[in-house]
This record gives sequence, structure tokens and C-alpha cells, in this order.
Amino acid sequence: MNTITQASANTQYFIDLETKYGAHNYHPLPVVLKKASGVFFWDVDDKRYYDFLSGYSAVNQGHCHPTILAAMMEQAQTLTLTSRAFYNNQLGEYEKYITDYFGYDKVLPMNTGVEAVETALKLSRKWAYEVKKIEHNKAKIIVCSQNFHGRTLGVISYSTDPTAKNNYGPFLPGFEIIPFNDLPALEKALQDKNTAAFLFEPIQGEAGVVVPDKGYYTGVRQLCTEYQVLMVADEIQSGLCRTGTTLACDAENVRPDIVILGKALSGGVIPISAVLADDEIMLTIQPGEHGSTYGGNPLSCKIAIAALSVLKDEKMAENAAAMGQLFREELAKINSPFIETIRGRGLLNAIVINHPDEDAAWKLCLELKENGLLAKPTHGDKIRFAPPLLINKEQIIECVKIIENSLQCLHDI
Ligand code: IF1
Repeated sequence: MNTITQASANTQYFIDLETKYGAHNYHPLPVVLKKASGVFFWDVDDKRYYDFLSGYSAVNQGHCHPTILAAMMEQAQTLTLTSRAFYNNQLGEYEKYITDYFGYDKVLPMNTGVEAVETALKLSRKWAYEVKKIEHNKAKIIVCSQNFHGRTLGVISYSTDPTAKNNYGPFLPGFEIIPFNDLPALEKALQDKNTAAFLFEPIQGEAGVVVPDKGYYTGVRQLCTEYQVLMVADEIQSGLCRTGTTLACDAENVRPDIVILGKALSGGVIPISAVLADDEIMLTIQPGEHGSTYGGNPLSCKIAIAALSVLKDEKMAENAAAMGQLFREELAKINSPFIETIRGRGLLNAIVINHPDEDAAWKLCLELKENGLLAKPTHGDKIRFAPPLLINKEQIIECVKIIENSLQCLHDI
């Protein structure tokens, strides 16, 4: 029975405000949230929902985590921003903490994920000219089709999604696009002696949670080493315990040359991102050659240390691995004719919908909302399911039941 109801007056009021006064660069689900804690949201009518998007994996630690908020509130009353024109007593402590945490010589702190991706692209090019000694202005960076690395002009230059780049040209040159999860294609592209780096998502999130074959990370590592090309892992969405290991590349004990972090580095509190690399790469950038007003600000440093410590102290990688396995197994038991594929690793999962109605995934998400679970389609027929990593067994079972009940609506459309 299709139970999708008209939005309440309260909900409609806030939707109308955003429609009238805000840019229309999103098409949100018709729900207006006012409060969140752990795995739950509450809307303006006090209805509770399971959050199965986690701010696109920015809220791995759970909404409004008390440890992270406490760190934020303490620092917010003390010192929030010095700029990098001066030293402060938080940045060095954070830099030591995060480089020890991930095992790299140095970190370059930024704010949004895409700023960190752009930083990694600049580092890769600078390293190629100054260390690998490739021809000036000839640096090539290999990327994968169906990639998503952010929304700046530089980064969308190598997007293969027309929606992300339509009428935004001209674009940044110097990229070659190969298929994801294709080692022979990578080796072929690496024959170009001017190759600086291979930038990839260990699991392609926006493409619909595309998980590569076992051994892919190992193969990438071997090829990048053999051809003296930087292996650059964009772990902004796949990292920070989301896929059941600290970094997705840890699943094969592979160490990228550059690791890019964002999203859950702040636990969903404020934008914090980071680029990790060893000295040979990181020290190619000299004073004045890169920066950011808020990058590495004292408030972010305190928040990020708390966000990282929570992941480890609360064993969130282990829980993500166990709960993700349970989620996929329980989903499979539904045996729904409308679920074509279930895929993912840890608590980064997605289903591919099988239905003649091209809006079936959207309509299912509306039904899920009515039944108390918030998720959103990606690229039409795929629905990403990514709850906060502290979700427990009983909650997983309850949410699979909600998904099973909601799937019934697809019989009626
Ligand atoms: C939107 C997608 C997810 C990312 C990876 C870099 C960035 C992202 C692997 C840039 C950001 C966000 C952006 C947000 C929706 C969301 C998203 F649907 F766009 F593709 F998660 F899959 N690398 N992803 O996933 O980080 O600059 O946004 O901090 O733009 O709609 P950012």
C-alpha cells in the first residue's frame, strides 16, 4: 500500500523558504530535520528516522558525538583561528597525532574534501617536475571513469558525469581517464613517461558503491612503484572506518603515496580535510606556494583529534565490518524481485533497483522516509545505505525490516 502522504504544514514552510531563497543545486527528499543524535534524526514534527546516509559518510561517529562536541566547545571558547601567519599550540599536536595515526611523515591541513583533492593534484604535479624530473608542464594524472572527487573546475575537468560538467568549460588539461578496477588499462596508461600520479577512490561511492576485485589495490601499488608514479587514494568517503578498516586500502595492507581525507575527519561538525604524504612529496611545496585561511585552524585540530580517537576507542572499523556483513546477508534474505544487486564493504553499501519505472528508486526512498528510514538514490537506480558506524545488530535488523516492508510499494507503481 502506497502510504506517501502530503508534507505537513510545518515541513512545507521550511521547504518553501529554501525554494524561494536558496539556489536550486539540490533536490532533497521532502523531509525537514531539526535534531540528530547517534544514528537518529528527528524532523520538525518530531518524527524519528534512521539516518542511512550519514552526511555522505561525514557522520561515521554518529550525530553530535559527545566527545567531539566537548572538544569543540572547549576550544571554541579559547582560540578558534590564528591563520598560518603565526604558530599556535594546537596545530603541531594535531599534525603529530594524525601522522602517527596513519603512518606518514607529514600532513597538509585543508577544509573541504575537494580542496584536499586539489592539494593532492598540485603536490603530484610538483613532485613529478621536481623529483621525477618529467618535462615541464607535461604532467599527466591518470583517473578513473565514473569518478567523483568534488565540484571545483579543476576536479570536474576529469569527471565522466555530464551532469557534473555540462556548460562549465573550458576544463583543466593533463588527465587521462581509464576504467576503474582495470589493471591492464592502468599499466598501458603508465607507459607515458610524463605520468605523475594515479588518483582513484578505493570504492567508487557516487558511482553507486563500486567495489573493485580483490587484489586491485595490490596491483595498483605494484604498478605505481614499478613506473615511479604516485598512488593517490581519495579516502574521503571510503576512509575513516566506513568500509570496515581504518582506510579502505588497509583491506589489502597497501600504503598509498598520498592519502586524502575529509568528511568524517570532523565527525560531521565542521569541514576538515587533510592530505598525508612522506617528506619526498610533501616538502616539494615551499612557504607561500599553497595554503588556506582556515586550513589547520586550532578549532579544527581539536575536533579532528577527537573524531579520530572516537573511531579507534569505540572500535568503529570492527563494528562497520560486522554490521555491514549482517546488513548485506539480511538484505539478501528478503529475496526481493526489485533488488538486482547488493554490494558494498563495511557500512558503505548500495542496492541496484530492478523496476521498469525509472523513478522507482526515488519512490522507494519516499516510502522508506514514511517508514522512518532516510536514504537517497545515486545515479537513478541505485540507493546507497550508509548509516553511522555505531549502529548495532538490533537496529540493523529493524532497518532491514523497514526496507523489506517499503519494497512492497514497488508492486503498486
Ligand atoms: C555533493 C556525491 C558522495 C567524495 C569523494 C571528494 C569529495 C567527495 C570520494 C569532495 C564528496 C559528497 C559531495 C556532495 C555529495 C557527496 C557525494 F554524491 F557528490 F558524490 F559522497 F558520493 N572525494 N562527496 O565523495 O568533498 O568537497 O564535498 O567536502 O557535492 O553533492 P567535499
